[in-house]
Amino acid sequence: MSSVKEEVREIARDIKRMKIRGAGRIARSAAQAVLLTAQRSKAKKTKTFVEELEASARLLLDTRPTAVSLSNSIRYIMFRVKEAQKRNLELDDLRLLVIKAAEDFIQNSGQAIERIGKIGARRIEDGDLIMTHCNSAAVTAVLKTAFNEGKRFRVLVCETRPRFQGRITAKTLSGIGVPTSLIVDGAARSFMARVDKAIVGADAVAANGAVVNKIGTSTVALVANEARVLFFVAAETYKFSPETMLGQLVKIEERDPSEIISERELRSMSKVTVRNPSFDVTPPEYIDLIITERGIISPQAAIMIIQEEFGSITAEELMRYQTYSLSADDES
Ligand code: RUB
Repeated sequence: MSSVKEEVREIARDIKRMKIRGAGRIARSAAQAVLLTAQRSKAKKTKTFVEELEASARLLLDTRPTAVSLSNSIRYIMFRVKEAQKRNLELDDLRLLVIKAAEDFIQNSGQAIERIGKIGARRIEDGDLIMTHCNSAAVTAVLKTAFNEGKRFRVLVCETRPRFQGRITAKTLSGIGVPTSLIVDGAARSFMARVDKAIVGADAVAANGAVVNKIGTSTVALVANEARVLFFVAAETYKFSPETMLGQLVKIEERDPSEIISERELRSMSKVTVRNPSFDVTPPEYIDLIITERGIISPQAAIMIIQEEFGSITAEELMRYQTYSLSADDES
């Protein structure tokens, strides 16, 4: 794919290797990569320019299949490109349009997290013991905002095997002064009876209100439900999956076995295979509410958000920019 510039490949590699991680950041980096493609393009014709954008989009879409935010960020830009093409926009104007769309997406995304922080903080109370899993910028925003508003609470963070993103959360929260304890994922049930609220982020929210997040999230939700503990999700609306409205399932990324066990050790267990799904699905019945930048909704209202956000996009356009619809041939 010679037309795709090295910077875009680099961003795609960083997303795949999880140097860039967390659904929101992945989406903003993808928008930045498309922006770079537009800026650096030497195309003389609109058609070639759009082909270059499509090539970058394909490269990015193939990196983290579960992050619906990624396909939605690409869609946000490419939908505007397609509409502009219908109006026969000149090449230079089209370039400006792509840059503006990408910048808007990045800015809106940052503002959405800030807003979620403010809205979510209202649900945090003095004295709360809060459990969280993995590392989510949206969750961190809620907890940071509440803390900065003067609320005093404690947080239990599940370490989040196999990549230990919980350690990032623990470091961030303790760094601002929140009393924070790190626990192994398997201890979630042991502590849940003492917990007041659990809050997690999302990689995807399906039309039926199910939430896809880091592996282990659904266990936290299940034990929260058993202990009658409130279970909140903090998610920007660009994590809502329009494909699920058409009956598609969110693909669960399965990562390399070496994240769990070294190749050497695995070789010594000749008959053992390793499974490493990176995400799981929490059914809507276990979710009390979803905090979005547009307000707090019940999981059952997820379909309304999707209809409002994506109602004007045709099914064909939706299917075009899925994170997992591409064959290897498309990449060449
Ligand atoms: C991160 C993860 C986060 C969501 C939301 O998984 O599951 O909870 O992506 O994060 P990974 P944010 O480390 O595999 O990317 O709120 O930052 O978008």
